[in-house]
Amino acid sequence: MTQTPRRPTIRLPRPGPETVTATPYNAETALAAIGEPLTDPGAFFVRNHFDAPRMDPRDWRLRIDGAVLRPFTLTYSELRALPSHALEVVLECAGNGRSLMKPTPPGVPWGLRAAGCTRFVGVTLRTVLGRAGVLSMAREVVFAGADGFERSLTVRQATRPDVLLATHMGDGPLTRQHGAPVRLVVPGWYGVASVKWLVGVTAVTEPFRGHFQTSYVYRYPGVPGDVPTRRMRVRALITAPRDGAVLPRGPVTVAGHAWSGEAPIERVEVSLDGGATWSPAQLRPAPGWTDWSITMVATAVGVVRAVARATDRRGNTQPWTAPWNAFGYGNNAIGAVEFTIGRGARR
Ligand SMILES: Nc1nc2c(c(=O)[nH]1)N[C@H]1C(S)=C(S)[C@@H](COP(=O)(O)O)O[C@H]1N2
Ligand SMILES: [Mo]
Repeated sequence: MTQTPRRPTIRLPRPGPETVTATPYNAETALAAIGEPLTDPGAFFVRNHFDAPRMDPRDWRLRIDGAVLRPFTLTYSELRALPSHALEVVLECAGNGRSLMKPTPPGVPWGLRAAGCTRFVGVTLRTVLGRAGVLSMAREVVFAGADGFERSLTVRQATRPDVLLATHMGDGPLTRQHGAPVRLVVPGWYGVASVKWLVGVTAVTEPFRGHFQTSYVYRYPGVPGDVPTRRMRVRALITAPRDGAVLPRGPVTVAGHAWSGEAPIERVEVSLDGGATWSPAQLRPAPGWTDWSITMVATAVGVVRAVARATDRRGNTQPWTAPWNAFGYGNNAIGAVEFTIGRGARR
């Protein structure tokens, strides 16, 4: 596994994340933080299905059991003593963009900021599973959060070299809302796979049928095969200009982030004329999301609609309209911002 170069997280004076629902607490990444290359953990979106547990690292225990040779329990200091790795990772909720689907499906009414990019530090899950000795009859590994939330991965997915038991996020220890003291981090997958407040890791011999991954929740219902939401769909997020901004005539910089759970970002294109002509943005590839920007000239005075479309190296690209589904998952439709070029506007 590659260690990623250290980039600083910009701490912002103001924002906590912006509350979408109070109980359980769900919040989008703060507008003031979304344009930064790495998202301040204090402003990072939060997705909770239940109340966030409070767990003291001194009392925390991780149980590794089930179809393993040597079941055992790990304390926080024992986990911290194992070799650790740092990875920049994008987390995005599968429901990101739900409120933009028409008709709007039920669920947390996310706009487009149920996403963030941060540096996680932790021990690879595979190190810990290796100690336990997963038996060949095991098919999946089930992860239990202290809040009752449970998800599984196949043994193959769980032993990927980049799946972490993370203890740190940004420049400090994980915070309560992000799963302290220890959470799972599954890079490239929608956030639902990254179980917070992790307390149990159980190897099982049958496919796991837990609530958060069977029948309909976190699946694309009606899609042949009733596929679960797994890898993040390709998306470009526009962070500048702000929606509703008033700008002077002349050059306008359109910028944002792009990511895909399927492959690295190949290109981001921006159009100011509804998709008739596209211009390629400059990319700054990074292990987490790719920052992009392009300076364009808006000639006419009035409302301008900028749209941005990302394409990954597998050729996945964003549609004008993402396939509607009953719970509003995976809405990676081409994003837009509207700003006004005004005669009186000052630079
Ligand atoms: N234990 C537990 N883990 C969880 C959840 C939860 O409700 N409980 N929500 C999941 C979902 S749907 C998402 S999108 C991510 C969000 O991670 P964050 O709150 O750190 O941004 O956590 C995942 N892990
Ligand atoms: Mo989510």
